[in-house]
Amino acid sequence: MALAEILMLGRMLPIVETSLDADFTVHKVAAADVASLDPELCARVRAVAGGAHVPVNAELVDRLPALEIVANFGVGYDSVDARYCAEKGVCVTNTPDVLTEEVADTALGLLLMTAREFGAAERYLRAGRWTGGPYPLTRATLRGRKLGILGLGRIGKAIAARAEAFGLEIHYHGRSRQQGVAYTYHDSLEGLARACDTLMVVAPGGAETRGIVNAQVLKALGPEGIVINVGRGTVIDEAALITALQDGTILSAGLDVFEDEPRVPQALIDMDRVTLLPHVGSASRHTRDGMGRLVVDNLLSWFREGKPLTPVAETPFVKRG
Ligand code: NAP
Ligand code: 8YV
Repeated sequence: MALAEILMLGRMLPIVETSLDADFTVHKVAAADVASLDPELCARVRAVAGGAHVPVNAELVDRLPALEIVANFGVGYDSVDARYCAEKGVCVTNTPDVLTEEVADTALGLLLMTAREFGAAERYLRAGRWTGGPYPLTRATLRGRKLGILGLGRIGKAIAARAEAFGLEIHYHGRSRQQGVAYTYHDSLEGLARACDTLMVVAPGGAETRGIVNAQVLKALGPEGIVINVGRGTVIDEAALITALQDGTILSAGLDVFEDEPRVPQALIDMDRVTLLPHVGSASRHTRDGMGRLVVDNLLSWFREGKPLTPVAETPFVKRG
């Protein structure tokens, strides 16, 4: 007998779909069909499983009166209104830790690609231009760089550990200074940017962080400045970033996330020195499968044991029943 009826928003990995089908009655709903869900089905749904592509907002939560848990595929859950879920006694889970090292690897790869222009150098070779002369020396190097991390959380710390091995001086900004951390803390983002020439953005999305990397912060970073973003596109004011790149306020950027994914501004695409990745921070089979298993395990734990494995900060208290 099925443990519960679940709404699956958008397609999920085969490992998730197969595992959930074994224990639950799963209703797979495409983003376009969420608005026209059958009210009788809505009344029976006790769980939602989904990724970042279909928002779980207050309106959807209100349409699911029996909803107990939202299992988000991803550690970032800015597409889920977790505060509203908390008010309604609905538990929200995410997928921390299982992706930390993969995303930190991506961040360092993106930093190296951007500073040393490896993407442009590879395009140079593939275009047959090497026979006409060597690729120009890069203006930037990692040598002597000061790395400012916005969001020294699980992934931020894994990035810092790698950056230490590369010999970078490390600073950070978050809402508070962290105990037992030897890196230099700055109580303002602008202060962090002023002290550094490389800004690593790995803070969550959402209203609190929207556009906080703005024109002033970019100016403070300076003309040798490099911005890397593996957090959320919304954390950076993308229009201000484009202007800062165009007028030389900063040197370059490496971006895995964007304000309006999967749409990327043409102005960024046109800049050869900027490195652009299609949100692949965690995108290996190994890591995505680990995330998928955690989505399933949270739902199984909820319906079998009455408690979640990895609830988000807004709903740590929610237990089944
Ligand atoms: P985490 O452990 O919760 O760390 C988040 C950090 O951000 C914390 O250190 C927190 O420090 C800081 N922070 C939160 N709100 C802030 C604010 N308003 N201003 C400044 N700093 C703030 O999360 P994580 O596991 O490291 O993941 C971080 C983020 O990475 C996710 O939320 C997601 O958006 C992104 N991500 C992207 C990919 C990708 O594929 N590119 C993959 C995974 C995750 P304080 O509490 O001290 O402020
Ligand atoms: C996921 C991410 O790929 O975990 C996150 O917050 O951004 C990525 O790991 C994404 O959420 C799934 O679409």
